[in-house]
Amino acid sequence: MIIESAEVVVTSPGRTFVTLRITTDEGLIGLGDATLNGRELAVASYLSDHVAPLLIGRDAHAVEDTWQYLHRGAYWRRGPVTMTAIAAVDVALWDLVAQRAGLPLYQLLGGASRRGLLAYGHAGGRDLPELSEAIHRRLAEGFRAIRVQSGVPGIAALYGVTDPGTAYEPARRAARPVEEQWDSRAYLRHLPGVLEAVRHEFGPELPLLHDVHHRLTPIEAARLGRSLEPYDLFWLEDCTPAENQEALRLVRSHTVTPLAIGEVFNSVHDYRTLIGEQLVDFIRSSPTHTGGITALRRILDLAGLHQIRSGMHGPTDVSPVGMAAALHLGLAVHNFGIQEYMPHAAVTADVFETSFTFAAGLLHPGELPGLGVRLDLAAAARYPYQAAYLPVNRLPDGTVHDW
Ligand code: EZ4
Ligand code: CO
Repeated sequence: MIIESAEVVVTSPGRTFVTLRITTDEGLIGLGDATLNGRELAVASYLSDHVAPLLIGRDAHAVEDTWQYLHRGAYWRRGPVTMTAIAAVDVALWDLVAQRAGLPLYQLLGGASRRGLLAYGHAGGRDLPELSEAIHRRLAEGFRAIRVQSGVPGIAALYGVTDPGTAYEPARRAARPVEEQWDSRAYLRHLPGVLEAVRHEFGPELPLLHDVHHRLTPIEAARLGRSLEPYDLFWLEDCTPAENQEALRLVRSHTVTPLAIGEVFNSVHDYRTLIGEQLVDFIRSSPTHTGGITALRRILDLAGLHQIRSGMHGPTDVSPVGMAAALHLGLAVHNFGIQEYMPHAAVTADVFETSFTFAAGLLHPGELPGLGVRLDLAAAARYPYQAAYLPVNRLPDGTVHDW
């Protein structure tokens, strides 16, 4: 099965997606997600200028060798652009190998370890009534686990809180990033009361998650984790900017609230201390931003030695192709934890035809050979690239802060 062509498709049906489309001599088409939110064209160029020409003539079955060839062979390793590009190749090759075998991809990864993947949905509200309404809406859609984000008095524009009824989408189509605000003291004062009210209204069973989005210092995060213990969170996500893995020792030593980290990580090396010292409970990486299925499976195997489970990133900026890859891997690995699921805008289905399902709170990748996703090139061309940026975040005095 020889690779004949590799092309990069940039399309914006509702939001921008970058897809690698590999064609073999037998006419099979494999897809890989290369979407890096707000920096999409950097990955598109990495692939079309530097990687696609190297793929022509290679054996599509050589998934491991191709991964090493692109990772070690480039000399310049790691980083989100590189690892997203390698991920797209890796996932497209797995798609091809599974199609050639006539099997859904999860069967090549060890087969199904469960009936389906518990998914969590997002609920955000500017105040408690709005938040409660948003949670009720997600429950009515079938979600059995909910990420809770809340407005904070005194902060006008805040991560995770959108106008009621509008879909959650942090990237904005504008020439420059919009600016949001942050105040750690106001947040730390307000949030425990929100979780208390939600737990009280929705009862003890419902798994509740919360994303701090990298904003706190270790001692602030330790305090927050401890103050949320009575509300039994499923996880507290990205409580610090965790490039400093050792910082999590301090958080961990003060709280038993489970910790999730890593949606911005791109390599197993970002996790070595966190996993080795058991400083977190869930791995947030998706195949798309971590070098693909080949690389994430290794991270999860290492995590499994320490009873750390998956919690793969599944925002709208992981494309339908990237979501399918996450679902096949999540169905197969033993240490699956939970899957984030934010359905794409309806218009995305004009371009990407998917076969994964969501029923009774569980996702399933479906039974089509390969990933089970098709890309309609003619439809993709009808949605030309539109620039969008993630927000930038500032403290009350104007200092740029982690977003
Ligand atoms: O900010 O996907 O847990 N989910 C998140 C997301 C990320 C976006 C960044 O592209 O934190 O909303
Ligand atoms: Co997050």
